[in-house]
Amino acid sequence: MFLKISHSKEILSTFISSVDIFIMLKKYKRSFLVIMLVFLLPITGFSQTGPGGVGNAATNVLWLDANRGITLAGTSVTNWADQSGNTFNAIPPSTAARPTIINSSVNGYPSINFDGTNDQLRITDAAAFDLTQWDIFIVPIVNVAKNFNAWMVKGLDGAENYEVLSYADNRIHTPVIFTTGARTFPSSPAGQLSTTNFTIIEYSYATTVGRDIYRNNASIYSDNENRTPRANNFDLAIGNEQGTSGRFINGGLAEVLMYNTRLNSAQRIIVNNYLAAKYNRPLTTADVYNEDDAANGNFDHEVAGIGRVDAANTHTDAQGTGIVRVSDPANLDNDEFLLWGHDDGNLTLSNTTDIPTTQTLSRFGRIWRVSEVNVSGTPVDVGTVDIRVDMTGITGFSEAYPPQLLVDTDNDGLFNDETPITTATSLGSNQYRFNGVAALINNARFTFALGRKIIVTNKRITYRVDKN
Ligand SMILES: [Ca+2]
Ligand SMILES: [Ca+2]
Ligand SMILES: [Ca+2]
Ligand SMILES: [Ca+2]
Repeated sequence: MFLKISHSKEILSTFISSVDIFIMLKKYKRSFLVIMLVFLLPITGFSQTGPGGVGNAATNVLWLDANRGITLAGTSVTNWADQSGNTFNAIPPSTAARPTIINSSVNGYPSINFDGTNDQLRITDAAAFDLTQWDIFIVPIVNVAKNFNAWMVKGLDGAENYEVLSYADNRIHTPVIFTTGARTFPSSPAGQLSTTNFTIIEYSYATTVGRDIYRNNASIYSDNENRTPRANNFDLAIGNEQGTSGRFINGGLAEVLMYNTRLNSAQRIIVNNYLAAKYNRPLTTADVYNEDDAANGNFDHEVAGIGRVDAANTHTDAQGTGIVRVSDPANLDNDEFLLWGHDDGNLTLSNTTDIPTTQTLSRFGRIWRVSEVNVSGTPVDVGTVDIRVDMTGITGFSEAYPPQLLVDTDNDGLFNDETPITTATSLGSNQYRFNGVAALINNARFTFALGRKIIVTNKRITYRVDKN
């Protein structure tokens, strides 16, 4: 795995704590990269390629996405590969334990189904899972609302470090064992899971603020535990709890995220909106992205975003899994967010019809759309932003033709009536940046294009020529 180091203007994000640096040093001590990191940390940011554009391999320690990294034998899952960059793959401990993929089970995305009898996955114990603070997201559905669906457990029953479990009455239950030997859990487990819809469950813990549990981004439990969780040497189990019987989950998982820190409130809103768009879940709290609504065209995919709750809770640079990176908002005030997602259109420069034809050769089939709002959904202005696009591997891309940014400024769904933004700066390695873009406003669509080649034949005459 390789940590991407970017040339962001951002000072190191507050997201990267001294704990994270320590973990990275521990992990990569044999690599010369550590030396580079130590020198670069004070002057660079990290590209935020984690879920929703929040975090990266240093903080997002585990990312299981049923849409990526699945190895199958028939429809049986033999490996669920970690997408965090840390290769903490989840593997069934026996042939009988293999869960089943169900394609198109949630908003066109697959999920992994566990039979409630013997299906489970294990991730080999690693120091990275001995957490003292965390932010865990799971996207489960229940087939049978039984007691003890053990979604994720680090360790043995009664000796678990931390766990996310459906307890009696199908309610989410989150015991933790601390270094004191004390084991605490919510006295009244909250938040039943649904048998008809996938649910977004977020569970965070830090000694300073205790436990917080959210269902579809609505708070369902909070306490103020301030003790240090205890490490153990057992595997991380997905779908069972080791050391006891009857805890195999009878249900499905679409996605599992684990951060080794508690996300700030801007970041957790962004991650919840990323999951909500992907899995078609309405958020009653802080729905800062509504381009995923059917009425707005279902721009459900690879949602990422930047935003600010207050000075201590900001996120100003995001990419996620897509090719678009947005950073450096010039006027990001409290309670302002800018999120974007796409329509899953063709990621080739194939559209030659809906373009400003005198200046543009072709554009992506894919279209992105932005929400620029506060937590009430009211439009705001985060100021100009820098927009980067990664053209690596794009069919039809050639360095000979200048990349353009097309924004549907009149919001009529067409780009052929627009003036291309042609100010791209090459950053090398097929990366281009449009600095200080003002054209993105709430509900605007955008895409990228190739401009016509410009050949200067003498000091006064410029011809535009077609690609040949
Ligand atoms: Ca939404
Ligand atoms: Ca949708
Ligand atoms: Ca503003
Ligand atoms: Ca237009």
